[in-house]
Amino acid sequence: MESNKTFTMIKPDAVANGHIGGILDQIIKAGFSIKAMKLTSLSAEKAGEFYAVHKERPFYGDLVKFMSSGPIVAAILEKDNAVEEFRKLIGATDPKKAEEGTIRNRFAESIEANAVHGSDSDENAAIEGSFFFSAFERV
Ligand code: YYY
Ligand code: MG
Repeated sequence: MESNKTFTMIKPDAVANGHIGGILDQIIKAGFSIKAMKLTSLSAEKAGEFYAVHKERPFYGDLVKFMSSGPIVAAILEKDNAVEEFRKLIGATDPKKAEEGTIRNRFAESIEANAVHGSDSDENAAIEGSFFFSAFERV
């Protein structure tokens, strides 16, 4: 399993609020390189599939609605120890608890509209990257 890749989405809130540039700037300045990227959107069905592990959680229905509410940016990122380094860069799920200067601290609106996704393991990074990108869409 590769340990130098992670997968991210810039979520609908951050795209709508004009933060694509600011977030990508912070990601690149933190030493990640972009291996694949696209502006796209998720149907409710696709959002439900992406977040299927949370199906039994009380926030699942609202999360699916939110994630299919507007455009997102999906990307595969590369850096040594990418999953852990990226989770540090984005901060806690709840932006109120995210450390000063993290992406969620700077750009998120709420625990649901929290600006970015970051994979939680090497295995999920590979699964999530393949959910959005074919081999021809990666460098
Ligand atoms: O990995 P991360 O995004 O930090 O959090 P998860 O626990 O995997 O939850 C996925 C997603 O669900 C989170 O980014 C926002 C949303 N969510 C929510 O709306 N309310 C919660 N109490 C927990 C999570
Ligand atoms: Mg998660």
